[in-house]
Amino acid sequence: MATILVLNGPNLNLLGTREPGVYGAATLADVEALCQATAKAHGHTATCLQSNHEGALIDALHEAGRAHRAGELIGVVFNAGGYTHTSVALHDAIKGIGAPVIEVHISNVHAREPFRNHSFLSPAAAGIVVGFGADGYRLAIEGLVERTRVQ
Ligand code: CA2
Repeated sequence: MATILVLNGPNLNLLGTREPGVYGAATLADVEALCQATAKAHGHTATCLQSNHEGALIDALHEAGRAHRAGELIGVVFNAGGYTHTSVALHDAIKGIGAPVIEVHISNVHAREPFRNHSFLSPAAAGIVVGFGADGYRLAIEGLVERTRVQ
């Protein structure tokens, strides 16, 4: 058994409260329950964390890197919210930790405003899941597990 870190960035604590047409009706608690059930179905556990602060997200990625090196963690499922489109620091953190990071977006960021079309994280990510709603988190965990199995 190993851990999967499910990391959510700024404003994702507001899921299910507004903009259901864009982000769906699921709350962050619903998303985290889905991740825990998916990880458990594969014999793993999901550790879920949300922060509105860039530095806290970087600290969590660094800790994930340590756990990955110790063989305790298979990877990270990461929705960086708005920092996706702004953060060189998160790009550098993902590159630096050595653990696979799957970038997730609930909405199809490529079909939205031009400022959401670019991700600083994608070049550093091991995989990307975009536009499948909250179910994207399940798909990302499945992908991470499969990727670990075939390696
Ligand atoms: O589609 C995604 O998952 C996003 O990462 C969500 C971010 C957005 O900035 C990205 O461009 C795409 C927004 C986080 C959630 O924001 C909410 C705001 C109000 C109500 C509900 C959610």
